[in-house]
Amino acid sequence: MEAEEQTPSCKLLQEVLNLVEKERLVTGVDRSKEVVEFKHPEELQSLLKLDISSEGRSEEDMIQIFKEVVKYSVRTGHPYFYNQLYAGIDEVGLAGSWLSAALNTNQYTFEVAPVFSLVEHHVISSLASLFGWQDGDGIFSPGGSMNNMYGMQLARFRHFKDGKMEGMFGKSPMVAITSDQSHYSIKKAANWMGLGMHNVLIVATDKFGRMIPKALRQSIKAARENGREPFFVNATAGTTVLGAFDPLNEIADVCEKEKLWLHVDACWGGTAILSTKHKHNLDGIARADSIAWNPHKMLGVPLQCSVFLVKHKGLLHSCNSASAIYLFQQDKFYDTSFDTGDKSFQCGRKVDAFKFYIFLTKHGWRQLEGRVDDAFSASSYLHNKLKGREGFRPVLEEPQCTNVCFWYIPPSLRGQEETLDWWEEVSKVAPQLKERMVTSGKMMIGYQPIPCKGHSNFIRMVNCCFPTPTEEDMDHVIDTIDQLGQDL
Ligand code: ABU
Repeated sequence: MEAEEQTPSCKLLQEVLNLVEKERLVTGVDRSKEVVEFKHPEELQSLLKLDISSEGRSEEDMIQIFKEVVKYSVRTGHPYFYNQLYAGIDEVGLAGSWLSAALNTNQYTFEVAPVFSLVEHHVISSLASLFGWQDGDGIFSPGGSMNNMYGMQLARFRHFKDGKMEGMFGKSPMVAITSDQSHYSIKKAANWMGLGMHNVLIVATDKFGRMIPKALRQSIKAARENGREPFFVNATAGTTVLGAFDPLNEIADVCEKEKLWLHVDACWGGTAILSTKHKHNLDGIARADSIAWNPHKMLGVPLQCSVFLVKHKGLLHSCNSASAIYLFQQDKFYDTSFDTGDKSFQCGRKVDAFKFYIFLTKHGWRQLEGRVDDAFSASSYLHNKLKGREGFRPVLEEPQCTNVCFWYIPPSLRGQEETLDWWEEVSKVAPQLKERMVTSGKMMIGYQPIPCKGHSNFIRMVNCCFPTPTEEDMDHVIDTIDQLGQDL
């Protein structure tokens, strides 16, 4: 009788799973644990012993390394991690991510990614209709910056088709337009595309951080009078700091009249589309030519999960294709329209749509809507609590997205005349609070100034869908800041 073949074990993978479960990295992070055990770079370097030996290491050593990685990493799934525009994930998204990672393939052709090609196609069609389009196309890419550049690239291609083959020589300067609160990737895209950062025109925003349509019209007019050619307008749905939603319908009116491409950077605020209560913030998004959305941000799909959508079918391919005949042979034995790789700027491309598909399939739209509403409610609760608490001053009258921005005024600075020197002192508070939060491991929250609005350093708190932020968590944020800042 033949001996039954034994399934080889995946010991290290099992150990990783054990660690994820034991340390509750994904679900149910213990609030009493530290968010981070912070070490300065040199100290951490000596603790980690990052040498690579010629003999390799034993499984036991590897398990020890895994434990150290967890020990000194930031627990982004901790309920008190509010530092970035992403936070925790759940088991479902991670399962999808691990399965596609284990199948280790590339998203470029149907022949090596048959299931994942169909899944990406299906998810993109579903998202196009979610944002109100009859039809559309799109691609998953390694992040919102890349997707904002996809928008700019397609806009340029539509405006000036010859540029693809002939370049930009002898052409009058083409300008992209965006707001003073938009993401810095718009400038980076202008650099990468050879436009030059000076050819990004910056439009003023109102006190909430929303682009002013009148200023947009003036900017277009002035550019044309100066011999420059506007071709692309970036509107933001959920700015990184203030969480502002630009008035998309009014901006779309301008773009239609002026025949300009409208791209909406909805990387952060696009998640509001899932909520009946909050999607009004995105009114007009269906009029965009292209949209960037990061489900890895507020929604909690594992990093990276970032989608670019374009209303005009076929444009991604005609703009980006270079027709590599060793990879995208047109005489293949199957329908090569399912080979999506030539639409992309990348060659090798990670499978990112699958984990999102698994996440959507398991949770369903309705459950996700509840999670989005919970994140918005927590922010609203926090904002209202701050307003009534001594020493806390909100930057905005009302939050628009889940960003809650505020100054903490320590007791030593309260009740004084608010001169420029006083604000200078206030601007030192947030960085000191941040240091105390991180070195104590109690909490992580971001801070920044907005120089163009005259705002000195303030705290930017953001809520995401995983783990669900509670009212107790929001009270904890206020109390912790107040404790840490008493003697500043
Ligand atoms: N792409 C913006 C992410 C950085 C932030 O957390 O603000």
